[in-house]
Amino acid sequence: MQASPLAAPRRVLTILAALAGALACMLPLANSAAAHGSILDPATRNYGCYERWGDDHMNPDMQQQDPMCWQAWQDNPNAMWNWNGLYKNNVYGDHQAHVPSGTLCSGGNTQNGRYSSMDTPGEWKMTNISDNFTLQFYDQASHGADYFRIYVSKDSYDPTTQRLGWDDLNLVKTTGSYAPTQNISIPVSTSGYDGRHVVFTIWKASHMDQNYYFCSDVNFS
Ligand SMILES: [Cu+2]
Repeated sequence: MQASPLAAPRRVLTILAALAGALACMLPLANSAAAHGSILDPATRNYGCYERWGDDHMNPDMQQQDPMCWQAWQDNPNAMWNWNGLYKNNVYGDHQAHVPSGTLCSGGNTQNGRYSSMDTPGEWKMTNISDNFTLQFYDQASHGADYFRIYVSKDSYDPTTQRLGWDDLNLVKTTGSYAPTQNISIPVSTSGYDGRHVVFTIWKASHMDQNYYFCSDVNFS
């Protein structure tokens, strides 16, 4: 049997299409590997979703087992693949002006709203912590820090029904600067908190006016 003259080019096209598909799948991972940072423990909302479902994100069980992650994957899977890209540039130190109340967990709907699902109130999975806990921060790009500001939400705030606002927060720690490195551990002391709260963290990176906003759901126990 004689191959038609078109068979070879067609086979090449098929292979190219398959390669393009494979590259498209790898792209989100490549992006996150090249990028910035987040708090791994207590896990931020999107890092927690990535950690629990990143290698299983098509599993329909997610809707029942982890509904807040499910709504986030529906809204924009890139919020999880880019778990370390939740930042806003050029806020000139005025976080409250650039990240309005109700949008704290999405960095003021930064990146054209890529992370807006992080602001949705609900039963986000919590990390159990005690009064004294250690924030484990990871920065792949080693930007360093001018400071971290760490807040805990007030008792009057209910994360399952309300979007987080600046008035809902108690400032519990402000750090000094950190030299560029990938892993930073920050000890935090609190007292009087019980049950579900949000730990909200601002990381002011040192390499430019780049500001990261992290919501971590915690259970003081
Ligand atoms: Cu960066």
